[in-house]
Amino acid sequence: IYKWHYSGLNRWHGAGSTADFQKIIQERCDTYTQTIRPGSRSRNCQAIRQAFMSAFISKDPCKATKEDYNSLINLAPPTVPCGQQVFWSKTKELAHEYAKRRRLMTLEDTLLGYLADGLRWCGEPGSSDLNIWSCPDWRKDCRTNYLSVFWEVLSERFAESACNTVRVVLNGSLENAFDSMSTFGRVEAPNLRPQVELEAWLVHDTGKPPSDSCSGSSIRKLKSILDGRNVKFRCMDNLSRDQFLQRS
Ligand code: C8R
Repeated sequence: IYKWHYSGLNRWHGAGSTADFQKIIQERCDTYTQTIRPGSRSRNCQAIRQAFMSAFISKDPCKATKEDYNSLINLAPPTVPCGQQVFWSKTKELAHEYAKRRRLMTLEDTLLGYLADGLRWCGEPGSSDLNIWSCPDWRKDCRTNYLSVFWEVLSERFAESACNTVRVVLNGSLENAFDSMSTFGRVEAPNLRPQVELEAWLVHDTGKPPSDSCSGSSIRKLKSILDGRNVKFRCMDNLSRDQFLQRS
């Protein structure tokens, strides 16, 4: 039992791959290209599904590299029209609602972000299947797992492509609305190009006082990261969720 546990498909500490991963990817891709953004240049969903699978199938699930995802990302780069980007950290649902109302775009509004949202995947050396029993956990097993590296490289490309004014929705109900260890803090903010302007919105739960503000230490940290890159910064705080959605 010991040996099976540590050498078998169940050895990782994270949940396994999403059942029917390939089927979901194919269906979401068809929906996105035909219904959600039919105007976007025609994309070959079968090729995209295959490139996604080849990125990780039969590979050591703890040895993911950014390069593994190159062919996939080249088929569908996560770029959006100038000035329409919305970043977020610990505000996923709110940021999506905001983007929808203003016709702005989060990473999940790009094809690859849409395909992967909420899914899990990992493979196993010597097998052409996904491991549906377990996948590496970021903390307990390895950081270089395929799920983490995917969001990292996709977020990096998304941030690099930003231009004009872009926004980030931060959670003002947390003591540190800006977390330098989050994907936004580690990957996106440090990859914005010079001359881009970032507008930060600190939004707290309606009916509670905010826990962080634009003058707090976490936002000063964000400002210093951006100063180093010549990225312009504006910050708006003390907005409840309702106020933010109505008047921002
Ligand atoms: N981004 C990162 N992670 C994403 C994601 C996304 O668009 N979409 C999903 N589903 N995930 P968090 P953060 C998953 O701590 O770390 C981009 C990943 O499994 O609230 O600052 C996006 O452009 C990931 O581990 O936020 C956004 O601007 C968690 O959700 C930031 O990065 C991230 O949860 C958000 O990343």
